[in-house]
Amino acid sequence: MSQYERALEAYKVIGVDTEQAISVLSQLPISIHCWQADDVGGFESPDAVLSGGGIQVTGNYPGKARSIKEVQQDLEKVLTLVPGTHRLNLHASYGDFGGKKVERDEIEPHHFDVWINWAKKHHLGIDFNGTFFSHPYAADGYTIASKDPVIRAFWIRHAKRCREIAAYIGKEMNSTCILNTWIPDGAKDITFDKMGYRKILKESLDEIFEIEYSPVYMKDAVETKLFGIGSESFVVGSHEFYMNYAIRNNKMLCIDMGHFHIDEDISDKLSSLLLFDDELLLHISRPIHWDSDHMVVLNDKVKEVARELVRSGALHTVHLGLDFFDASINRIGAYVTGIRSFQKALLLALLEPTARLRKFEQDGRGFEKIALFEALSTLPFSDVYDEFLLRNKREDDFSTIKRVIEYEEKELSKRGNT
Ligand SMILES: [Mn+2]
Repeated sequence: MSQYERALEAYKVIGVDTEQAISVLSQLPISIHCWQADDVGGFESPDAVLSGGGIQVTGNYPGKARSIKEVQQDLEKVLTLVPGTHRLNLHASYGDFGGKKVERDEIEPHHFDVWINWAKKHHLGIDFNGTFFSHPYAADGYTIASKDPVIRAFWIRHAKRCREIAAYIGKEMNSTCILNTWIPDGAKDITFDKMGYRKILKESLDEIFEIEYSPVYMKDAVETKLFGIGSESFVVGSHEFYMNYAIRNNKMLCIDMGHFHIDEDISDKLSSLLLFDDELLLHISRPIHWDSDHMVVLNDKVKEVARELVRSGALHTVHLGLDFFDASINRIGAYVTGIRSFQKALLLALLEPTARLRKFEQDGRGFEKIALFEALSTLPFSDVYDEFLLRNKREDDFSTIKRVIEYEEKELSKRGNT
């Protein structure tokens, strides 16, 4: 009997089907963000202003991707090192603008053909994001919630272009493109007209969403946030704002694990939201203090989110995307470990005897419930994980570390520190 066969039997005793768990996980797409490869730089023209607020990436580890081709090459490497079939999560600033300056309110669907062709070749779906930061018009901290009518109109045009592009991508890819809208709008210090800014945001969103696109091609999501660097005191698009906006306007809410108070239990929000929203977008990340964007590891928060996804039966109504960007470590390694860690969390969740635990709970058998849950921690999870890797023709974690370093030595080291 192999180690896996022994694990299969051990889980079967408590009513868990490891074959089913492996099969579900193998088919669960994760939307892999393009922006870990180049520190959210994007590929607008060389003279584009890549400052201007809204986002901050720290670290200068060598090997950052310098072109679309390099991002694609890096992602191809990542795809060889992670199990499963996934999606690409693209930002508007990553279009192929042919070295020309194309303003954000003038971007067009064809600027993304290079990604569409690449994604088709690699059997990836594509999701999309407007880029409302790193731009002179984002420098004062407000975009579509700006009181300056010129700035506000500019970003509304950008948002509308992004919706058109997302619909085009969805049609081309024959797979619904989720367009996530996150804006950095907010203030560093005490704000005296919160209502005013939020009213502008509401009106801007209404205008942006005027055109109806087929949900077969694209769906809109709006991402909430609690605070950020430069918006410590006030974020216009808060959780409450978007939760209400989304439900009233039939939009998808995007919950980013890094966009809440550090002690908040993100997993606890899912069942409440899912009773009222058909779908959700979830950004998997690892917040530390004031920064929301560290590489995902298998910590309690990620485990809890994965468990709740499984327990709520929400694995297929919640769209899973990654959102982290760490420039202080090997970027390919960050992708690979981040994805694998989240998959481990999902596998742990899929190996939970949920029906049995629920029955104990319902019957008032509190001790048995917690004791069974505790007993899970010594079951041979690693054998099931290894089998999951094997079935997906992927190496174990230790070998993967070697592959990442080989790629660093062979490819990334040639790129220098830029
Ligand atoms: Mn996010």
